[in-house]
Amino acid sequence: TLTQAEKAAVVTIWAKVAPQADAIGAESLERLFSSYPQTKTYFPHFDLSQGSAQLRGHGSKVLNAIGEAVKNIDDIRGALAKLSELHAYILRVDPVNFKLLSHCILCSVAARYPSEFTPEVHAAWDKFLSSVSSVLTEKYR
Ligand code: ZNH
Repeated sequence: TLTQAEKAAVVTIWAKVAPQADAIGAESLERLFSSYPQTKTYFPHFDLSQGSAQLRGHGSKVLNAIGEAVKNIDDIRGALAKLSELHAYILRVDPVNFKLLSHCILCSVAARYPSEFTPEVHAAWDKFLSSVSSVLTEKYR
């Protein structure tokens, strides 16, 4: 679990990210699909070319879900319960992919806010994204 200081760091950086959530979401997916092309197999029905409407739409959904987790940082499990069922029972995304996406989100945030992205913020955000991923994969098996 996150310490009070880590929670505060996540909330602070999210305030910066929120107005640009759509763009950061799309960039995170572009990074995911170009660095880890195997992840594209989950989206055979999408146009994944750079800047496509589907890529932007999905990036926005993913980052908005992260925003919900930030708003409910003391109850991430409750906030993402429905999404957890979706990923476990319907989408069946291999849990390894959550680490890859988390990494890409981290890179996108770091690239945009280099001076805010101190080692402390990096560590807090990394831990937070791990918690989100744990919640989204805990209903598997
Ligand atoms: Zn996911 C979907 C979030 C990860 C794949 N997602 C989704 C959605 C959301 C999300 C919000 C929408 C839902 C509805 O519509 O209702 N994800 C998310 C998050 C995360 C994720 C937050 C982390 C962090 N995913 C993921 C991964 C993958 C995925 C890793 C793979 C690779 N998702 C997916 C899919 C889908 C989703 C496939 C469906 C899409 C469509 O639309 O079809």
